[in-house]
Amino acid sequence: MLERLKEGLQAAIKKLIGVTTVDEAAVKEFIRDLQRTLLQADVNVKQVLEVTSKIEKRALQETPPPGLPRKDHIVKILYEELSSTLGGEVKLEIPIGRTYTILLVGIQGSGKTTVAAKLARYLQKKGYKVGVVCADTYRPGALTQLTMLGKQIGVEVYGDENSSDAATIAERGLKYFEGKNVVIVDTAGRHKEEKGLLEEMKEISSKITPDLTLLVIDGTIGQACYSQSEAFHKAVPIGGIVITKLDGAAKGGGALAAAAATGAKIFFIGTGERVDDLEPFSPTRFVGRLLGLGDIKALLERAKELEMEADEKKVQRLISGKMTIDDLYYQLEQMRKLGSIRRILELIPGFSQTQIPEAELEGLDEKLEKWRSIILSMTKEERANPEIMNVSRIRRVARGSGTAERDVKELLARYKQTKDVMKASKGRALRQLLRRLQQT
Ligand SMILES: Nc1nc2c(ncn2[C@@H]2O[C@H](COP(=O)(O)OP(=O)(O)OP(=O)(O)O)[C@@H](O)[C@H]2O)c(=O)[nH]1
Ligand SMILES: [Mg+2]
Repeated sequence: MLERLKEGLQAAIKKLIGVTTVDEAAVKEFIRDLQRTLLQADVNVKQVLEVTSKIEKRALQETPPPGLPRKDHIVKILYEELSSTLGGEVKLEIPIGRTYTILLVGIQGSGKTTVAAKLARYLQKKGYKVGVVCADTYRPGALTQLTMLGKQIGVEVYGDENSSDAATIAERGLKYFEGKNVVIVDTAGRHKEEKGLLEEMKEISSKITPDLTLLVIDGTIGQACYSQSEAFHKAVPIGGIVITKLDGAAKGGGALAAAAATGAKIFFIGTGERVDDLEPFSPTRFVGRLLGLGDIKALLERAKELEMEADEKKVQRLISGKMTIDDLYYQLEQMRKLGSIRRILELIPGFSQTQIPEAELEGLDEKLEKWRSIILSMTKEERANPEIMNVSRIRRVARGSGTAERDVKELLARYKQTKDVMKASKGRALRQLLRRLQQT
C-alpha cells in the first residue's frame, strides 16, 4: 500500500542518515526530497509547503536532547509532523443498550456497498449484532449485491426492491433491526445529478438521524477528496471519512492529507476488495508504517529516555542553583509542547497568579517567541553566565534580536526570578511541576 510514497520517504531518510554532518544544506536537501515525494503522492501544494516548512524550521532550530543524534531527531520531527497532517486519532465507539446507526454516503463507485459489508464484518467480529439496510434505489441490482455480500459474512440485509423511496426504506430498516447493536445504512451513489443525490442524503439523514455519517471516498482521486467532502458536508454533517482503494492508489497520500484537511476525522481505510480489507485508521501508526515502524518505535523510545535523562540532569543543575539561560529556554520549549504557557505556569508554585498579574499572563505565548530570538542572539558565554549581561551587552542583544532593551531586561529578570524560586525550594517546585505535567 502506498509503495511509492513509502519508498520516497524512506529514501529521503536514508540519504539524510548517510551525510556526515547535518548542516543547513543537508536539511534543505532533505526538505526538497520530501516535497518531491509528497507532491508525487498528489498531496496538495499548499499542504506540502506547510508541513515541510514546519519540519525545516524545527529541524534547524530545535536542539535534540543530549545523546540523540541530530539525524534521529529530524526523523522524529518528520514522524510527528506527518502524523499531525493526517489529523487526530479517532476510534469508533459503539454504545451499549441502544441501536447505533451509521449512514454511509458517497458518490458512485466510491465503495459504499463494499464498506457496508466490511464494516459489518469488522463490528460483528468485535461481538456486536449488526444489520445492514440497502437504501439504494438507483443502482440496478443494488439489493442483490448487498444481499450476496451479507450472505458471505453472515449478516442480515434489509431492503425493498419495490420501493423507490430511499428514506422510507431506511426508516423501515431501522425498525426492522430493532434490538441490534449497530445498523449500517448503505445509500445510492448514482443519481441523475449530484444535486439530487445530496438532496436525497439530506432527506435520509433527517428522517433517521444517524449517530454517525461516514463519507466514503475513493482514494484514487487524490487531493480531489477535499472538494468532494466539502460538497457532502454542506448537505449533511459528515462525522467521519472512509478512504477506499488505498491498495495500489498512487495518489493515496494526497487523498488522506486532503481528507484530514477538511477537519473531518478519517475512521477507516479500505485496502483491497476482500471483506477483510478494512483497517481502523490511526495517523501515528500509519506514518510509523510508512517510515518503517520497527525503526521509528525504537527511535521514539530512545528519544524519550534521553529527554528524561536530560531533564533529570537539569533538575540537578537547577536544584544546585546553577541554572543557565539555556536551561530556562529548554524548559520553556518543553512546556510549550505540553500546552499553553499560561496553563502550565499556573501549575508552578512559584509562578502562581498571585505573583504574576493577569495582564502579564495574557501575551506570554507570544513573548516566548521574542525570548527565543533574544536567547539566540546571546553568546554562549552569556547564556551560561547571564550575570555578565551589562548595559552594552543588553543593547547589542536587543539590536541583534530585533527586540527592545526592556524585553531583554525582562527576560533576565524572569530568569533570575525562576532561579531564585528553584533555589529557595531546593528544586521541590520543579519536581512538583514535572510530576504534575506527567499527570496531565
Ligand atoms: N481494490 C479495491 N477495490 C475496492 C475497494 N473498495 C471497493 N472496491 C471496488 O470498487 C468497486 C465499487 O465498489 P462499491 O462498493 O460497489 O461502490 P459503491 O459506492 O457502493 O457504488 P454505487 O453503489 O454504484 O454508488 C467494486 O468493484 C469494489 O470491489 C478497495 O478498498 N480496494
Ligand atoms: Mg453501492
